[in-house]
Formats: sequence, structure tokens, C-alpha cells
Amino acid sequence: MADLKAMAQAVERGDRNAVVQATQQALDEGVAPGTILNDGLIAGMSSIGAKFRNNEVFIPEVLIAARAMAGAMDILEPKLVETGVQPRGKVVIGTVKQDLHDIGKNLVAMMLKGGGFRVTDLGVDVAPARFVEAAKNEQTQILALSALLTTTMPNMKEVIQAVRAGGLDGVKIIIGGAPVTQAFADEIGADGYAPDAGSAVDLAMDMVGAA
Ligand code: B1M
Repeated sequence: MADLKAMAQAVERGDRNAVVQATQQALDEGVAPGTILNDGLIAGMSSIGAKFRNNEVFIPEVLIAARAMAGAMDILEPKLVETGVQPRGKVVIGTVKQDLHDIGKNLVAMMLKGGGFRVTDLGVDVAPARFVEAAKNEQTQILALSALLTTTMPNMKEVIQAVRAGGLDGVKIIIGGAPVTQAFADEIGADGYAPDAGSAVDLAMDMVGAA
């Protein structure tokens, strides 16, 4: 019989084969796709996210867990769509203009997916106008900006100004990246700041009222 606790543990271990197999078995046994997502896959990612925040595990473990979950999502996603399960929220993410660093941003994107968000990743060196366009097209609730250079941090403010000028007042803007701080977020009028990928998920949940 499908064991969602074991599935969550397999996600944490990053055992892709076990996670994919358990997901298929649960589907075959008629477990609801939303239950598999929440009680199996997201439970596993949440647990590893908490351990990452507490420095009990490190980036490689999180990446391997995210890869295991992604394998299961390949088979689960069409079923979620069929059964009309809604994502927790939509996030558009990218690294700001003139900044090519994407390792942390990718980690945040993976953790957000692991947290049940639908994520559109615009990549690196993203101009403010592209963020605005994507936020409109995707009808996103959250825009997540990453910057790794002190010289590109000011470009986050440009995005915020462009988004507000574009009339997207309902879109929450959250920011992060090694040189970014809560004080900087306050200064430029961001809606939130997260120091790491796990906290970014908690913050995003907060923003959509799912915490
Ligand atoms: Co660059 N680089 N780099 N670099 N690089 C740094 C950032 C630097 C600190 C190195 C140093 O001098 N000690 C320095 C910045 C100095 C500064 O501005 N104060 C620097 C520099 C100067 C440069 C160049 C200018 C070097 C040059 O060409 N002279 C150049 C700039 C290129 C450009 O962007 N235009 C450059 C280039 C590169 C590479 C291309 C070689 C490569 C990037 C490869 C890639 O990303 N695909 C690179 C790398 C790898 C680094 C270091 C070594 C590692 C960054 C990293 O990936 N960390 C970095 C030094 C360091 O940090 N030790 C450095 C791991 C990653 C998981 O952490 O990105 O912080 P991080 O993400 C964390 C959190 O910050 C947070 O969550 C993540 C996970 O917990 N987070 C968010 C990140 N984004 C978030 C968004 C959110 C929330 C949380 O949204 C809400």
C-alpha cells in the first residue's frame, strides 16, 4: 500500500528512483494527486528545507532532493492538472540586469517548486521590462529577484519602480542574494527579504496567505 511518509523520506534522501516508483504506485492505487503532492513530495522538501536552514544539510543534498522530486513531478503534474489541483501560488523569478549569477536563484526556484508553487524562471540578466511583462502574462502573485553583486543590487529598485509604474500593485516583490539585507529591502520598498532558499519558501507562503 502507498506509504506517503516513506515517499517523503525518499525525497529527503534524494532517492529519485524510489520517489518516482512510490509516486507511480500511489497513483495506481488511486491516491489523490493532491495528497501525493502535499503529504509525500512537499512534506519531504519542507523537511529538507528546514534542515538546510538549520545547517544540518547543505546545497548538494537540497539539489539532489529537488531532482528526486522533479522526477516524480513529471508523472504527477499531468494528473494534478486533470484533477484541477491549484498551485499554492505563482512566482516569477530571475536574477536582475547585468548579473549572471544563478546558482542561488536556481536553488530558490527549486525549493519554491518543492513548496507547491508554479515557478516561471526568467534566467539571468533580466531587464525590468521583462519582469513586468512576465508578471502581467503569468498573472503572478510574487516576483522573486536575486542579485549577487553590490553593483547590481540597485537594479532591484528599478524592477520595483517598473512594476509599480506598470500598475501591478497586487504583485508582491521579494528579494534575496548574498549581499542583500532586510535593511536594503526596506530601503527600496520590497515586500520581503529572504536570506536563503528555505526562508524564501516560508516568505512566499506568507505572501499568498498559505503559511
Ligand atoms: Co561571482 N562574485 N562574479 N561568479 N561569485 C561573487 C558573488 C563574489 C562575492 C566573489 C568575491 O569577490 N568574493 C563577487 C561579488 C562582490 C560584490 O559584489 N560584493 C563576485 C564577482 C566580483 C564576480 C565578477 C564581477 C567577477 C569578474 O568577472 N571580475 C563576475 C560578474 C559576472 C556578472 O554577473 N556580470 C562574476 C562571475 C561569476 C561566475 C560566472 C564565474 C560564477 C557564477 C556562475 C553561476 O552562477 N552560474 C561566480 C560565482 C560562482 C561566485 C561565487 C564564488 C559563488 C556564488 C554562489 O553561487 N554561491 C561568489 C562568492 C561566494 O559567494 N563565495 C561570487 C552559492 C549560492 C547557493 O549562494 O547565490 O548566495 P547564493 O544564494 C543563496 C542566498 O543568497 C539566497 O538563497 C541561496 C541559497 O540559500 N538567495 C535568495 C539567492 N537569491 C535569492 C533570491 C531570493 C531569496 C533568496 O528571492 C526572494
